[in-house]
Amino acid sequence: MMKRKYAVLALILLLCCFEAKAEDGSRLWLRTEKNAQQEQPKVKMSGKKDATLRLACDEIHQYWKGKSVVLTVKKNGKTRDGFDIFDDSRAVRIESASSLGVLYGAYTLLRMQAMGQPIQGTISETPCYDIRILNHWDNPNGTVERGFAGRSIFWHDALSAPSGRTRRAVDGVTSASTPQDNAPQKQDDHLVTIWKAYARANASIGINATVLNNVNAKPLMLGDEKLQETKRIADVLRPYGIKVYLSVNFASPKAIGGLSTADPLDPDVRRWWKEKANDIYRMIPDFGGFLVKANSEGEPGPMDYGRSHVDGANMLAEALAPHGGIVMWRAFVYSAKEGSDRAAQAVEEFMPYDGQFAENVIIQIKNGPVDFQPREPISPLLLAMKQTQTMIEVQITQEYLGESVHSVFLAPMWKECFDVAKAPDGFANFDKHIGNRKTAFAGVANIGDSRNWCGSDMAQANWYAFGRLAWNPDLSNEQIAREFLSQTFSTNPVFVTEMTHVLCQSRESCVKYMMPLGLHHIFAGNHHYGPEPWYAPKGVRADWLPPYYHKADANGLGFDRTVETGSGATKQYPPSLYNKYNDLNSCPENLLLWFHHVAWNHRMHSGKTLWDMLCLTYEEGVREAEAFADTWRNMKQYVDADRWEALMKRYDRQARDAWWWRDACVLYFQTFSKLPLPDGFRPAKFKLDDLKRYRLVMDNYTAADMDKLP
Ligand code: BDP
Repeated sequence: MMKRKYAVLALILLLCCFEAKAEDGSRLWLRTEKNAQQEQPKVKMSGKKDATLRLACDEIHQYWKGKSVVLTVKKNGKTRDGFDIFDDSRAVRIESASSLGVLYGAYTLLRMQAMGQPIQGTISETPCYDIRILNHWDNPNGTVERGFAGRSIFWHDALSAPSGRTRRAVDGVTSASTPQDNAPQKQDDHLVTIWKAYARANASIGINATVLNNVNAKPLMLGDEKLQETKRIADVLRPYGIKVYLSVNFASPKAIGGLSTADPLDPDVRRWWKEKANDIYRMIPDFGGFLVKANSEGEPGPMDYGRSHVDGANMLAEALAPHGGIVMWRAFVYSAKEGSDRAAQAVEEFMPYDGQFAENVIIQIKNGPVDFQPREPISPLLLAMKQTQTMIEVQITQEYLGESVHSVFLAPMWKECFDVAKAPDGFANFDKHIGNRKTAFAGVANIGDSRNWCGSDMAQANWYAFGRLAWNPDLSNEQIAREFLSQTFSTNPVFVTEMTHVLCQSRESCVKYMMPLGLHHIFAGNHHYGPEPWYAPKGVRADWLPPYYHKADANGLGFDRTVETGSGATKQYPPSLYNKYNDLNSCPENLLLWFHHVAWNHRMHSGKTLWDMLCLTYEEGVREAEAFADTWRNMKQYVDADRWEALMKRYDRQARDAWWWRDACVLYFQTFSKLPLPDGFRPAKFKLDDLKRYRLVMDNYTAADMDKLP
């Protein structure tokens, strides 16, 4: 008897090992095994059986391991793609006014199953934002700007080849699955499989829109060839409720339309955009609209013709309006030459136009006033615009938070922004409808063609968190982390508890070892991975260099943005925040050096001087990064070998590079403060001169490099 028991146990173990080996991260958080044919549950559909409802039915058939399910689309169901789920003892019922709502309900049911949660009472949900949209910074040649997970899943050099093996992939006009010969079919099938898996992952967390190309947009994106490809992608994504958008280059009428100008008030230019919009909607009737980066970082825009953001945005809006399309006009605009405080420029540039944008324009604003730094205060523009629909753009890809090497869970950062937006006298309308306008939330994707989509298995958590927060920004960090970890790795309570703690702490630790106390933009010159607070070559504009931001000198550290002695950017905030930020004593210490130039011997709330506190915060960040690595080392028993090992390498590297950050910043700032290192600060591992000379990592350090590390 005993023997048999052991044999069974051994077999289970063996199967587990086999299963563990097979894990490569490609299934993301959707790892439930398929039902065998004979075990599929009964599913009844009622309502119009469109492709989306059939998909919901399919998902339940294949993955639900419980009693019968009834999927109902009904007039008086939840609107805005919300749903109700309840168990009436005969069946589990999912109801909504739309088939997409039912699909979201189906994924919710499957998530509950994966997490071992029972259905209690009625689960009733409606998404917060109307448009929950990924921004891919993918270029038509297949590269991904600030991408750390391989190449684009949408665009490939090969696809643009005028002839040959992959040509059909471009020509797939009517149907993505009507191949003409074998080799191209393979290519086609492969792409369609990837796009389907991508769409499914997105739908499972409520994402319903995607911008397929980089905001630094190439004009050729609006050429016939790329539009045909866009159509193919849209056709695959449609049943999953995902609308496609494109980033457009403002100079397109000139670059590909044969016109002599792109002036938004020129009648030919206006006609060109209208015709272009008509063409697009003929091919893709539910096309979402345009995302525009204009007059920013060298991109063309209306100002090239002496016109304004309103002229530019409203012209595109007019072209899209008859089709229900939307313009997402980015506010990431700062002076083309060195100008006023960069953190103040978006407000200066956009506030004069508040209320003048067309109904179908949304102003897309980064969460902070500068550029996706590990910690920024909220962008004052988000609180200032009163008559314009705004939306927040966050960065899921970790351009400034350790790329896909450091495991940094970003939900706490995004929630911090939502929370501050609730300032009683601030007027944040990114989550309120102005008239009939739509609300939206955008995230710059961290997705590429690497096997696990995101370069690092843990970086998947940020894709997941983006979708969940766009659906419900009130979810807690812990809840999202727990959901992600238990579906993606293991439901073991020890694992989930320990790693939830790691995830939820990780962003704060990253801030501590990179840029504590409000420091920002002290990254290396030609990549944004490592530190280079000293980087200041001649001839480069000052506001692209770290010393512009940290302003270290013999007296102290930090950017004075106060009204009295500094740039006055604090004045852009509503009074409650202005009063808090402008005063050295009430300014939150985690933003102190963002708003103030602070003396080295300034007493912090802890009683320590700024200098000691700075050093010790860096130290704390490193210790926390080391603790994360130790925790992950202990998680080996809960996670399959491959993913455990890949992440172990990353956690070790993160801890090592946290030391690099600590040493580089503290030793460099010490050349100004001339103060001794405080007790509790472990001796430096690196010498400042070596750090300056070798820069420790290869430039453009990527996930691919990571995998080559010993
Ligand atoms: C910066 C990136 C740059 C982007 C730019 C943007 O470094 O690659 O093009 O933002 O958002 O963070 O337009």
